[in-house]
Amino acid sequence: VTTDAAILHALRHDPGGASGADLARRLGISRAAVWARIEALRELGYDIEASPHQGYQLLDSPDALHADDLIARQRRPQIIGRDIRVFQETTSTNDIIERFARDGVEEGVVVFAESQTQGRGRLGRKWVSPPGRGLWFSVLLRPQFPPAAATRITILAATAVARAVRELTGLRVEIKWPNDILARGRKLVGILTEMSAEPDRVRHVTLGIGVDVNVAASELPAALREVATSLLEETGRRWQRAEVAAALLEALDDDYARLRDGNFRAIADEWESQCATLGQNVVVEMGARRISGRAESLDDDGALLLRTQHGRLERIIGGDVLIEK
Ligand code: BT5
Repeated sequence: VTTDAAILHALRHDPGGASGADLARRLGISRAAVWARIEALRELGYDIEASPHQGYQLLDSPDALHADDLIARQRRPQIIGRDIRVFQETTSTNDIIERFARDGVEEGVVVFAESQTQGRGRLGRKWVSPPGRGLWFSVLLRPQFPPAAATRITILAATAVARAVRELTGLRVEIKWPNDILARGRKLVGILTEMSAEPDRVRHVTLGIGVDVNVAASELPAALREVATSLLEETGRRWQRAEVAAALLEALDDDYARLRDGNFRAIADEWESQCATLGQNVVVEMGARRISGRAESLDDDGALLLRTQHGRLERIIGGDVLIEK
């Protein structure tokens, strides 16, 4: 934890103010050093007031992502969020995580970018990432299971993100198989899980998540305005992205702990209760193949079980779902 993260943590913890002497003692640095860091934080846009009686008080934080701030907002991450990096611009945060993975970086590291020049969805589709308006981030995971179970990570991510958004904003969100979170039927979050594996072992998973936070409809290409939405559009107000990020990371870390404890079923049950696709007659398109049937449930690997007209159960692990009227 850096000095800046420790200062922000202390200021948030004591909204009534913390004296320079107190901060200096807690951090093991001089009062002059505390003052210098406070000045540096002010330059980053943190509104910190200094008064002789109350000491330093954090009045407002900028809506920019800073690794130190994100770390300071975490409770006690077990894995996801114990290391956080912020880039101003990148091709895709998934690319950076891929590089980290090859360099042997430990699982749990999270990369955010203020802007992505080549944000991507599945199957070569584009992910539009208006700079500074959303949370465009990826997580490196090294789960101990066979490649066939990798869909669990997408399920876990959708469950955690849906719960965090619901609890923070009160919005009613729904999960759409396999990787969308919708509000009023429009896409609010997209999830892209990419994997590197040997035949019987996952090497690593790159979990990429895009959340439209303060994206105004006018900032989206016309073709997306009818199908996409954002927290701003749904709630009518701007959100501090760091606050949303902290809630998402905490939920992801909690659910990754559930998965590691062998409790995927609890996650799958929660997913099923939030899913708009289950119980519906759907058509799943997988490349040239189309399968129709009734979406019944998730199996223990995170695959969707579809009951076809002929009564057979099909296991689906990808594809796009259209809901039949
Ligand atoms: C996804 O793909 O939904 C996965 C999106 C993952 C994005 C994150 S951002 C951080 C990380 N880095 C990346 O490069 N990607 C991940 P898919 O199910 O294929 O949906 C893609 C479709 O969503 C597009 O074809 C558009 O119709 C729509 N779309 C694109 N940008 C959007 C946005 N900002 N909000 C809502 N919908 C969008």
